[in-house]
Amino acid sequence: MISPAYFYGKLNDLGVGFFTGVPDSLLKHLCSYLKDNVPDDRNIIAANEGCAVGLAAGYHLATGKVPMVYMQNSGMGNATNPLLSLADPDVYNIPMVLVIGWRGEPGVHDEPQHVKQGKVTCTLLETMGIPYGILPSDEEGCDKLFETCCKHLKDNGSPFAIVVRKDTFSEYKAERKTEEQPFEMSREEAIEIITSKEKESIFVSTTGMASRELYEIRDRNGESHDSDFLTVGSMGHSSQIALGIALNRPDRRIVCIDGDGAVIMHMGGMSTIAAQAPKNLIHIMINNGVHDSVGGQPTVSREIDIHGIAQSMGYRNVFTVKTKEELEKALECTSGPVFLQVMVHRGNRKDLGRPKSTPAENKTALMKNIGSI
Ligand SMILES: Cc1ncc(C[n+]2csc(CCOP(=O)(O)OP(=O)(O)O)c2C)c(N)n1
Repeated sequence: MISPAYFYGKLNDLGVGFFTGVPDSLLKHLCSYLKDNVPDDRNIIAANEGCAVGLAAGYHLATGKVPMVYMQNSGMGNATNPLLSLADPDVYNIPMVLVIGWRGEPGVHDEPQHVKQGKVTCTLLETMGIPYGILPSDEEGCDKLFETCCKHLKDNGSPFAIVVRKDTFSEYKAERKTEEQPFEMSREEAIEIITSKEKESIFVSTTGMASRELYEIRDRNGESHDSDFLTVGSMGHSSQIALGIALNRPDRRIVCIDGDGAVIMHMGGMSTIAAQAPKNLIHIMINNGVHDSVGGQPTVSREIDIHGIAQSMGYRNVFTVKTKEELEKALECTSGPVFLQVMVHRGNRKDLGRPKSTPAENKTALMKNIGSI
């Protein structure tokens, strides 16, 4: 295995002095190492992977130095446009080291949302003309890859990608913990209250643990899964899926359970909800202040005023709640679009399972239930 400290040392040798990206569970230990060892203004968690490429490009323009951009391979889609139309040698030719966590590597068991992306990760890089190497798990192999990367950056000055397999980085125990905030509810408790109050509603839940928790809550309560759409991939898009359903099924109330990282990733979607103004949509953002599902790296949700943003975008009713009682009360509002921010503490049950049905089964069950097939 490669220790995050060793890898960081190699990046230092390359002259990399700025880090930005969106966290990934495969890169969790590297992300924790960066958080402990790089000042906050040199390691910036970006809204999405495309934003990270932009930020990295700005760093290079301002300093002439090479930045590093980290992401899960599911973020390659977000990054593709600025990689091809900004950093590419056919455009501005901007050097950067991309560090990409390889979920769904062929032959390694992973969740369904990672399978296709895993299969095409290397071919996507080849198609985009981005040279890459798979990070070996021994230091000698790592040194060789960095030699190749260094030569490429010197000779070409364009992006180079390092693809990271599962279990390549050894454990790093974070010293700087994300600040806890003593909110009464956990995400799972909040979702449980929402399901108990919204018996007749259609649910669309966001990527990560929120969907897994919703699935388990249904099992625990003997309820079926056929009014839930679990957005297992497509981080940041659940509110738009919910909007699409809400606009076309005005007879049903649609509940979107979103995360703060996901809302921030594609915040522009809120403007479409506000402009379309479906009365039957309630957009709930469970705010734990972190990317809990991939290791608890902070989002900026506690530093910005998302309540104010939703209001000024034009959501008809906006609430921020901190207690179970306040949450139950806010759910009584039927005049949408509603934006409901639920403040919770971070963390999840350690024995949290995963959906037992496939995404295709989930989709068919929902569509049958609402009568669209
Ligand atoms: C485009 C994309 N980038 C990154 C990821 C990896 N990822 C999965 S869940 C998650 C964190 C989601 O954070 P948030 O929405 O705040 O929900 P929480 O996990 O805190 O409940 C991330 C970064 C992804 N699935 N897709």
